[in-house]
Amino acid sequence: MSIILYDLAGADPALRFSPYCWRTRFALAHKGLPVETVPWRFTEREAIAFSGQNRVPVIRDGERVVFDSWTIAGYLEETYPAPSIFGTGGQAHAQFINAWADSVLVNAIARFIIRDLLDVIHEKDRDYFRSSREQRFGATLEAVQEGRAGRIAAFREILLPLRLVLRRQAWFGGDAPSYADHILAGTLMWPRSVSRFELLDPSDPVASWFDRVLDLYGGLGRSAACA
Ligand SMILES: N[C@@H](CCC(=O)N[C@@H](CS)C(=O)NCC(=O)O)C(=O)O
Repeated sequence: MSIILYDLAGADPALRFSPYCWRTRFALAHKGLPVETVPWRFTEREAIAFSGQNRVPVIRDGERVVFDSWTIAGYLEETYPAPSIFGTGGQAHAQFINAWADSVLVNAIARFIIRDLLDVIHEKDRDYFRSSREQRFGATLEAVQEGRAGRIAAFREILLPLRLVLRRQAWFGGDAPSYADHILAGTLMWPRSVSRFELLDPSDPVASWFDRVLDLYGGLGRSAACA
């Protein structure tokens, strides 16, 4: 039986762009677990009310309901240990990557794509998205995204730790991809899906690594819809 994943979608139901849902997609693919995704929009609170909260990803695995990408990763690892998405000791180390991606990376990327995002989400989500995000940033979506070309060099500098790791190893998991790769790549699937703005310098080793991730799991990332 397939695992059901409630997955954030745009106006085009094929457009899936949540940095957190993508982490779960990669983790499920890594484990070779069949998944059925259900497109979900920001304002469809009632559709995931059974999970007791209002964010995606949410998975339903038979009788079990699990939400929050990190909790889902732990659940999948415990329930379906092989192949591991963490490797020995990897879960503890990936916790830092998860925290860094959720705080530093997600917030930094938002400033480059937040207005583009408004154009691809479902019409019924637009008022909610604009008001909730403008409250969060304390500025209009237009003002948050403004001047991005002039800020991109500073953004690319914060990726330096990733670059340093990739000088020594092909994957954040070491010799093979692990959930650390899924966290970072899932986060980068978000701008890739919703915006044409070139966030990564194509000559950056981070861009080459991301390109390799796109080909994993039968090209799951590469074949994903983009705006
Ligand atoms: N810590 C959560 C974050 C999940 C999250 O923020 N999901 C966003 C979609 S990318 C969401 O559902 N937002 C609903 C809203 O903003 O109302 C995780 O890792 O799964």
